[in-house]
Parts: sequence; C-alpha cells; structure tokens
Amino acid sequence: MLAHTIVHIDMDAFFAAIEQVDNPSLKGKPVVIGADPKKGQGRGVVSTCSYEARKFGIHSAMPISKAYQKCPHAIFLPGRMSRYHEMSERIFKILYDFTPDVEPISVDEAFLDITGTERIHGPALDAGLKIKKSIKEKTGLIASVGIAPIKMAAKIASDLCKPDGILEIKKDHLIDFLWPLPIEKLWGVGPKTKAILNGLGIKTIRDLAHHEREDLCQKLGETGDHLYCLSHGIDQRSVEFNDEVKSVSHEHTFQHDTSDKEVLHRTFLYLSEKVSRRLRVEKLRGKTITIKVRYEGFKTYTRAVTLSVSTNFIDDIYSNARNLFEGFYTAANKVRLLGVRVSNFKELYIQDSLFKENAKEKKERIHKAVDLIKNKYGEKSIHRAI
Ligand code: TTP
Ligand code: MG
Repeated sequence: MLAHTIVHIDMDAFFAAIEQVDNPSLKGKPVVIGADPKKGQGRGVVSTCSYEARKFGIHSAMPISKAYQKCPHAIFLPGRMSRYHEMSERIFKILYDFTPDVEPISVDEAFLDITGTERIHGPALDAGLKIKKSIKEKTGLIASVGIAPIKMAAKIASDLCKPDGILEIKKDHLIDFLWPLPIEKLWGVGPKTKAILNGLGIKTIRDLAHHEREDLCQKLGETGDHLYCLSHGIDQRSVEFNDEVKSVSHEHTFQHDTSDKEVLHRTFLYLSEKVSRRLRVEKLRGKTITIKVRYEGFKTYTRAVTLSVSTNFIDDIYSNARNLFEGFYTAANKVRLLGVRVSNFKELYIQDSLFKENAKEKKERIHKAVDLIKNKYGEKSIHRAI
C-alpha cells in the first residue's frame, strides 16, 4: 500500500479561544463557555473552557455548577454559535487552500491527506507548521497538529501534543509510539469496549497487539478485528470528503505531447466546460478548483485554489484553472495530460441559492440554456471565445 501522510488538525479550546481573540482582556484568564452558572445553582454543562480554566480541573461536559465550585472567579460566557461557525469556515478555507483532500470531522477538527505535496509544501513537518502559522496569522487562533502515516495515529498525535503542539510520527516509529499507550486512546474504544478488553487482561495497545486475533473477533466481532489491526498500525481508512459526490473532474490526454499555449488554454476551456456542465446536472457547486498537469515522462503536478464562494460557472472554473496553470508552467516542458477538478461541496446548493443575487440567477439561466442546446445539437453547436 502507498505510504500516506495524514495530518490531523484540532483547534485548542476552540470556543473559548475565539472569545479570547475577540476580547483580548480575556487572554490568560479562565474562560468557561456553557450554561449560566447562576452562582453555583445553574443547571446545564460546560461546553468548553480555556486552558487557564482547565488548571482548576474544569472540562467539557462537566456540570456548570461544579465548574463554578472549582473556579468561581472564572469568566462564564453563554457562547455565540454563529461567530464560532464563521471562524470554523475561515479555518476550513485555509485548509482547503493547502489541499483539496480535507475531511471535516467537526467544527474545529479535520484530516488532511498531504501525500505527495512535498514539492509545494516541503517535508510533512514543515507543511504542518505552515498550516499552524497560517491559521494563527489569519484568525489569531491556535491549532494543534498531528502527522502520521495513518489517520488514527495522526489524531492521537494531535491530542497528545496539545496545546499549541505539533507532533509527527514517522512510519518507522509508529509501533513504538502506539504500543505504550492505554487502549482507550484507540478510536472506537469507549468505556464498554474498554471494560471487555480490560477483562481479557488488555490494558495497553501493546497488550492488544499480542492478544490472539481470533479471541478478539469472538469477543468483539468486527470491532475486535479492526482494533487488532489498529494495534499493529494498520488503518485502511483514507481521508474522505463528506460529500456523496467528492469531486467532479475531467481529464484530457494529448495524442502528441505539446507545449503550445493556445492548445493548452483551449483544452482547459474544454475541460472547464465539461466539469461545469456535470456540476450543473448534479446540482452541485464547489469552492475548490484543482488542475492536474502531467508532463512527458509522467511527472504529475496538481495546483488548487479555494474561492470564497462556491461556483459551477465555466467562466470561474476556466479563469481559475488558467491562472493556476500560468502560475507555475514553464514553456520548456511538454504536456501529456491536463485535468480540471471542482470539489469542496460543503455548502448546500439549495441553501446557497437563497442568497443568490439576480445577476447570478440570470447567469445560471444562460448556462442552462447553453446546456440544453448542446444536449440537443451536440457539443460543437455553441462555442466560446477564449
Ligand atoms: P474539542 O476540540 O473537543 O475541544 P476544544 O477545542 O474546546 O479543546 P481542545 O481541542 O483544545 O481540547 O471541541 C471543539 C468545540 O466543540 C469546543 O470548543 C466546544 C464544542 N464542544 C461542546 O460544545 N461540547 C463538548 O462536550 C465538547 C467536547 C466540545
Ligand atoms: Mg479542539
């Protein structure tokens, strides 16, 4: 199996950190987000709290009355969900600028597959640092970053290096990293499974790895087998987009490798049109546009850009694809294949359309009309000038 480089990003004390960024007088202080403590009589729980509050033993899901007992002088805030969502979107935009291969896990957490991006971002650790820096610069917030060849280990790594950490587990150190850890660090080991495993004398991931595989399958079914694999550093799960359709793309291989700019631009136009039509048929609009360029000799490069609004318009796709291409292509290289891809369909088409302006609607109607003509009279019936 191809070795992957997976990055797991998790923001530190997300909601509380946003409050501290928006109101710097809260910096360095215990801040608790959650229900109103009503001087210790309040009901409800802690949503999250700053690391300063954690020193007093406060944590997520703790009754707010208990949090008040532990630190009555903490600053208790009710939370502003729309602001947190806004910040979350900004963070995801930064991630999608890095790579289109982003799997959102929650508002403040994502996996990225950065396999093969060394040429653009350098070694994995540098890429991780770049992401951290970019998030800090653009939002003022701090992310912890775990890097590993498998998802599960990347997640454990980001958890262990919090707050403000970065930790890379290289392939050769994976087992040494995993084995001393308690089994509850493994994904999918909740209190119930933990009790069963403890009952078998299994406390650490090392114990699990040395246990009879059949016995684990018997006691825990498929989960047992899955956990056994994890304990040996085998995690087949790849980074997945949440969308049902992950991306819409189109590629073209030239019969003869070419460096003719006009031919290359025309091909981008053709590919953008194909992608644009498929997106409209599927009622999708994406924010990330990626191009793929394969040179003679099969060296392949991808470049991506994430727009602030999602699109399925050919003009947007083409102009961005062309800009990406112009940004890195040198005429000395002959091209064998070009590809255009649109992904990042997080926003729902319907929801988005609520905010659409008239001009956009009109543009969309024109696109639909062009599609209809083309479907009826064939691809060559309408042309676009570059
Ligand atoms: P987490 O990433 O679990 O927590 P966190 O970012 O506050 O702190 P850290 O990652 O540094 O340990 O959750 C992200 C946000 O989700 C969190 O800021 C608030 C919200 N949340 C709740 O509302 N209730 C909860 O029980 C948890 C765990 C999180
Ligand atoms: Mg977090």
